[in-house]
This record gives sequence, structure tokens and C-alpha cells, in this order.
Amino acid sequence: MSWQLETTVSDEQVEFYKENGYITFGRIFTESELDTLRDYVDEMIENLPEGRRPEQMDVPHFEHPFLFKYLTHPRVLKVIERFIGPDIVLWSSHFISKREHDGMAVPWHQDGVYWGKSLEPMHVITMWLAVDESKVENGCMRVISGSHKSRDRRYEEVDRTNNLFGSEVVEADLDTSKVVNLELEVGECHFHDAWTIHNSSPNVSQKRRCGYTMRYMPADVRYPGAEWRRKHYIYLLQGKDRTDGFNTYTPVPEF
Ligand SMILES: O=C(O)CCC(=O)C(=O)O
Repeated sequence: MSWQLETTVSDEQVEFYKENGYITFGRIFTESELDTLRDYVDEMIENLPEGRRPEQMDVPHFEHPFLFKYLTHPRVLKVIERFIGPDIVLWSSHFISKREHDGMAVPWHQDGVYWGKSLEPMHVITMWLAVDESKVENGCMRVISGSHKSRDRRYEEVDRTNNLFGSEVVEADLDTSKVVNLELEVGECHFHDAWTIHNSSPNVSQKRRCGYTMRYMPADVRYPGAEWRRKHYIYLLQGKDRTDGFNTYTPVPEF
């Protein structure tokens, strides 16, 4: 099938996202833009320090300004604007690349719980971009539809040997009848809310599964900067600050 771009978001899609806490979407980047990103991440993976897993490439944009080409792309911002409005801040990004045969699982969680009290209010949308095809067999992301509507879930520790994160929503708090597999072709993406419960299985297939999570928040979200991470930067990408100067934004680097 030909590679077509999807760059407009209908009112129905916005409504679906609000109601269900996620939505699958088409291709925002051209095939050649996507190929260039894949080449770039392949090289990053080759150069990972000894012992570092390719699922753990968190905040790569701090070290790789090249990634701002994607994170700030006007087509991306045009889509994001439909979900969170015109004042857009880049909160974070993360490559989660699961190697073929031994890719790690991601336990059931809400991003808003992992990020703790770092944002007020906790209002983040994640765009998950399929650098590789992402299917059930190679550990695509799954969501519990509508789970963003109630925030108080109990968590328990999980063994970190083959889990990317150390805690998980307890089974009794998961409505597994509402699980949706978010399968994507290369270059497609999906979006999820910071409170949507999601996970993914280990990759035991013969195909790598690499996704790039690109995370945005409206510019009225306050970031106190404390405790969360010793060094974390946020960037005002479009529109105006709405925190009355509370937030400190880092200038977008040359890319
Ligand atoms: O890539 C995955 O399987 C999980 C992604 C995830 O947890 C996230 O985007 O918040």
C-alpha cells in the first residue's frame, strides 16, 4: 500500500481520544523522514554503552538535537494542537526498542503515576511513533480503553529482570475486558493520555519493535522541576507560556 500522510484530526477523532484515552492514527512523517529516523536510532543503539538496554533510551533529545527535527515538526504540532490546544510544551521523549527474541515487557501502568508530582496538573499526551512495525507478535503497546477516567489504582512491585519499569497496577484494578492491542504499520502512530493504563508484552518474535514516544503538554501545566530528575528540560514549542512565568523553558537547540 502506498505511503500516505494523515495530518488532520477530525472532531470525531478528538472526541474518541477524550472518551477512550487513546487513539490510533496514520503516518505523520514521510517514508524518507521515517527511514532517516530509523537509521539514526540504529546508530544510537549500536553505540549504547555496555550493559545499557535499547528499551532504556530515555530523553535522547537532551544529547541528540537532531531529534528535534521530529519533535518540533510542524505536521506533528498541527496534530498535537487538536488534542491539547495551541500552546505546546515538549515534556519528554523515549525510544523503547525491544530487540528481537529478548525484548523487555512494559508492566501495566499510568505515566502520570510514574511521573509522580512532577507536573501540575498532570496533563500530557504521548505520541507513540512506530519506527518498526508494531504488532501483537513483537510486543505492541496495549491500552485499557477508558481507564484514564479514574486515577486511583493500586500498584505493586514487579521483578525488573525482564520488566522495563519496577511497579505495576494490581490485577484486581485492571478491567481486562477493555484491553485494546494498538497494532501499527511502520510510520504510523498512536496517542495516549497520561492516565491511560497501558503495557506491552516481551518481544520473543524474530522482529525488532522500536517505538519513539514523543510527549507533549499544554503550556498551562506547571513544572516545579524538583525531585523528578536531577536534570530535565522542557521546551516551549508553540504559542505562549500560560503559567505566568512559573516554568523555565530551555531554548530549542539547532538541529
Ligand atoms: O513502548 C511500550 O511498549 C510502552 C510505552 C509506554 O509505556 C509509554 O509510551 O508511556
